[in-house]
Amino acid sequence: MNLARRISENAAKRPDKTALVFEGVPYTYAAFDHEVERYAAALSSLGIGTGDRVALQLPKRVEFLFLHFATLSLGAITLPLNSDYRAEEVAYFLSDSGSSLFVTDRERFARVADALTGLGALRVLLADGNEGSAAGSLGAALANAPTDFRRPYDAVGDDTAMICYTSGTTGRSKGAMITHRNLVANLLSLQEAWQWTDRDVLLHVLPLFHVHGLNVATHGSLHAGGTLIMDEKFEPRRAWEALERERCTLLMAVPTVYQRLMSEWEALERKPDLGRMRVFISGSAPLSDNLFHRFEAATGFRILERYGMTETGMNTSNLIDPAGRVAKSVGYPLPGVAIRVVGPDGADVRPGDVGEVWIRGDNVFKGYWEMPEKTAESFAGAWFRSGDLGYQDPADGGRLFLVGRGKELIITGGYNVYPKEIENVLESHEAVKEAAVIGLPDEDFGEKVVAFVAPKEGTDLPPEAELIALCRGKLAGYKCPKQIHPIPALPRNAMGKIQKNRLTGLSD
Ligand code: MCA
Ligand code: AMP
Repeated sequence: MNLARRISENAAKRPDKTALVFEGVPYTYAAFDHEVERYAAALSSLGIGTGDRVALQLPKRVEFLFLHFATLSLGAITLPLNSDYRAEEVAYFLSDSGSSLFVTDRERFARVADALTGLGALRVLLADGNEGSAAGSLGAALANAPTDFRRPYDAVGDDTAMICYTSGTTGRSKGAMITHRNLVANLLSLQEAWQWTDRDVLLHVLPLFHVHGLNVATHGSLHAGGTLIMDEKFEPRRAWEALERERCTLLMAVPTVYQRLMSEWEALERKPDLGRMRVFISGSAPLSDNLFHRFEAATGFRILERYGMTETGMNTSNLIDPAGRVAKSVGYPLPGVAIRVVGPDGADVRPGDVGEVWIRGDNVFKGYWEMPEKTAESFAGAWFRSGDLGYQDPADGGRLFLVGRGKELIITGGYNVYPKEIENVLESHEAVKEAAVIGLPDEDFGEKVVAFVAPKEGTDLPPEAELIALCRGKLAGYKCPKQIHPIPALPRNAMGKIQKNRLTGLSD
């Protein structure tokens, strides 16, 4: 079934219940649903229909949610974009996806407008007014929309609901096509595993443009009939206050958020009353042993860690019974999800040995947008090859531990960075011969992006600030190196391959 229809039908069952409180402003389920219908009418009158791609690059605002569910209810496809992406990044996503509509705001449009000139068929709407701009206005589209519009929901099951871009090993991002079936199946699994009900109140601290904040936290709460408490920006002190004040029962976050909550906890004069709290959930990046134990010692709560991916939604989870939560483990497959741990020969490893984690289930996406070869490479039959390395403990019912990644990926504060993309930008500087980007341990972000650059012969490297400015112009902030180290030449082995492991010790 269409996810937006399920959520709308849910709203009809509890019209007066609070679905969402955004920056203190409450929306009942009926009000939320009414807004989605209004937005759907506006998008439909602009010609948006089944299969069209609607790209959203907005700050964390309710409009983002109304647009997203309106898009799904028209059978169209949402393309959520990181609000910090720069012009070239945005232009690539819009052109690769063949988006019909791009909804953004004035600040972001000013940043990307020049890069969009080749995209003739693209319409742009600005969510905060379009005075003096060539783009259209979302407000005007809403004002002109018919009032008797009914949502058609003509995408279901294996039709694509969302295209979520994930960074690629070659530097070219791939659009993961996530279907209505994927979204709904994963919600049913999570509802069962986490005993998620309409009595839950979730403090939402994540961005809306990623699977964790949108497909898990937001869809999950609205699907269960619970209440979402949302502010635009995560701020640790406000988060502790809100957990107490709003009598929250759930929090979903990345380890960096837990790290910052812990630092703030130590500074709080009065510790919050967490009497209503049911479970703190972490994912998107590894949660350290130390943080798991510190958090439990301070608050009495064992964080429940789970493992997911954009392509698959949520795969495995620790148990809702706190006794079934173990530090450094991502738990067991969720209901309806199967995993295998596989060796290079494609056969299961011996129980307890490390191999690549393969995933199968209705949660697994249907492929990369217009990249049949990449899709084929990523699957072995119905099994999706995650690129993550792990082992299952045979003495503990096959409990999964992740130990690393086969793919060259940095996870910084829950955001993924593929080194190649940053290396390409650094190497576009005329004085840079080659660049190598690695992830180094960081207390706040888990890993931080660090670059090494070698000059062209007979050339001097520019100052670090110039290279950082080059990155900032072309890449979202979280991808920009925190440090750039000059080096006469990159270390290579006898075959000429760059030895990134030898760079780790050269950063001090
Ligand atoms: C912000 N900055 C970062 C990061 N975030 N640098 C490295 N890594 C980051 N994650 C930089 C900005 O560019 C800026 O740099 C400075 O930090 C402050 O920016 P600000 O926006 O104020 O950042 P913040 O509010 O401190 O953000 C930190 C954060 C945020 C709250 C931890 O990164 C965040 O919300 N992360 C969660 C990402 C997430 O939802 N991932 C889920 C992916 P400057 O000052 O130099 O300009 S989905 C997924 O992975 C799968 C499905 C799964 O399993 O969940
Ligand atoms: P993304 O491309 O943003 O969907 O990121 C997915 C990747 O995040 C996975 O392939 C893992 O490498 C990583 N990941 C997600 N959850 C966890 C976790 N709990 N522990 C370790 N890594 C994780």
